[in-house]
Amino acid sequence: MSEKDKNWSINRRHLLGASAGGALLAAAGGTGMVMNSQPARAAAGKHALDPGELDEYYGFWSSGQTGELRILGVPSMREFMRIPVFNRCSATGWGQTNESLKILTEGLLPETKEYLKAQGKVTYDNGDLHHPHMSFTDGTYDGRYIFMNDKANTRVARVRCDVMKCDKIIEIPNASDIHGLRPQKYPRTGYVFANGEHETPLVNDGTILDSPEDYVNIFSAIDGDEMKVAWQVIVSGNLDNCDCDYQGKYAFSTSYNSEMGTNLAEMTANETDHAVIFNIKRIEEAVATGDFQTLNGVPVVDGRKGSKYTRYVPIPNSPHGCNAAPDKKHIVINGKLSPTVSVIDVTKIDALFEEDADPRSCIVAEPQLGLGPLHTAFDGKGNAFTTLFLDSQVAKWNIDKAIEAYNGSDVDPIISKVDVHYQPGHNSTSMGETAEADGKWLISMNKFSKDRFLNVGPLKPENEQLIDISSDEMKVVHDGPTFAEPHDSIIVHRSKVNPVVVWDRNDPTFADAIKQAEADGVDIESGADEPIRDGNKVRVYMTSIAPSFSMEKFTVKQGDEVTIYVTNMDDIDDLTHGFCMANFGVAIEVAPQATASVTFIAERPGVHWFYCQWFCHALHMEMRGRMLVEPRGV
Ligand code: CUK
Ligand code: CUA
Repeated sequence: MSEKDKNWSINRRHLLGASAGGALLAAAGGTGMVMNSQPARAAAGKHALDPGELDEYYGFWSSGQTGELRILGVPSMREFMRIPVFNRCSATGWGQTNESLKILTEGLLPETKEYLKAQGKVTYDNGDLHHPHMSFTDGTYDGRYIFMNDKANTRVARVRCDVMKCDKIIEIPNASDIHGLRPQKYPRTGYVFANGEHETPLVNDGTILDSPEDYVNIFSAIDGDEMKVAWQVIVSGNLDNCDCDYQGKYAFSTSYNSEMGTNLAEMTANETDHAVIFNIKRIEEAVATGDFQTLNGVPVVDGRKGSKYTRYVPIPNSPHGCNAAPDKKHIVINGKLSPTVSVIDVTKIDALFEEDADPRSCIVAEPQLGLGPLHTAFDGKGNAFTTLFLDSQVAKWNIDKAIEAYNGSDVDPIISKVDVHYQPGHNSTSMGETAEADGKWLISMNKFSKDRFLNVGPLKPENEQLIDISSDEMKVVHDGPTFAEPHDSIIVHRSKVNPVVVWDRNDPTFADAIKQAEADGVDIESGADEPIRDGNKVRVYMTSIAPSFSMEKFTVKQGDEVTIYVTNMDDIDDLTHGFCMANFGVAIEVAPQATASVTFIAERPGVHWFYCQWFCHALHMEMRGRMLVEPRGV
């Protein structure tokens, strides 16, 4: 071992001792054997964790058209888990278990159920999940829920952070194609604000077709506790991204199609589009005093131009991202086709809602940052980080200096820029969308990876780069390939999230199964010896304790509707079982202390093996049993 290597390993040991408490990983100077051969990394914050070391942050990632939520570790960028939401998941049976089908179907509109029925389906099996955001209390994450949008099928979903599973999905009536989504920051969530992106007739039943002048867009406020739409607002122009202030007074949305065009040339015709500001208190008063129409059971307030419920702030040009700064004062609107971002001062908005106010009077800075500004993140030290899609860069700039420059000083607000690879969309900083932004890490979510990884054919992964922002010179320290198509992520300090390790037997997720077992006179935690027959419906109750199911075989008749309930009575951390009925297309996950169920028609006579498909024990292969299906007419 060279003298230098010895020093590395000594530092390494010190570092391990220091980081045992948890919070010092990023602050500690980057050292360690892992980085020894990569001197460029050594100067940066420590991001490469050794086996067994834990990350300081949870990263919650969207997955775009894959439709799931992902959990990564930051700064290691290792993927830990995938949470199926709007997709169909082969591993867990999401979209097949009765428990998940209840969540996937109960929030659909009646006309959607009709449509799906005509397709021979009960729910959608795709989604386009862009924006995952955690619930807030008093301006910071509270670890209860993560909310997310489905642009493909106009839905909003919620994931419980105690079990990291989706528990509610609702379809948003009257709106089309939910895009921007943000939870209320103060006093708590509260509302989840959601933008309908694509303009349609307000009652979209075919009465109005090719007359775009009659189309509108809809802003929704969803009650995040009840997962019900509280109210909606009709706006002028379309809606792209949104955010809200730290005072609980206003929400903000960008509009890239203020023209209400239906093709590219029309949508980009104007040099100036706008941001809409929603006056939450005034809208609540409108709902309380009856100044609304009810559509699909939802109070819909008219907030088009000229209304007292909204203000339209002219913004250059086709603005996209909308980001509230942790200083609780500034909202950054990202110009996209304009090289600028427009900074709104929330303390100037009350005045905006007086008669005849200049709508631009709330703009306090408009720095020119580079080409294609899409989204901005913050470090909690007065600085902002804006992705430049066309320049393939992230620009770091100072908000106060941008305000000085706007007021005529010749100070340059741009502190530094860093090349990213390539074409960044969203970015996110550690705790950066809360009042507790800590300025350690930035993720640049790049749409293209081109030459950064081994070629895997024409379809390539995207590239998420980890950037150390602890000093003015930003350093790219890690490339992270990901499959389609993370738009957005949040980086949550691990102290905010505290999931359970096994399910609580009283969890509402499987309350229906327990109720059915009680009605059948079965103790679900011991299972039944024989199937319970109820006409041509057959219910099979079994438990799983590694390495066996409580039933070694059961017999049904061809054509029976069979429901299998599996209760995992193992209560050890990480002892998940599965239930796969071979050649029936049935496979579900059953985590420790959970019950899961699945229903299918036993249309295939013969001997069919079911097996545990989640490796659980040395005798996992032996964890199987037979379903005997008697042929019809016997
Ligand atoms: S959008 Cu994708 S890069 Cu849907 Cu948040 Cu900006
Ligand atoms: Cu139980 Cu594998």
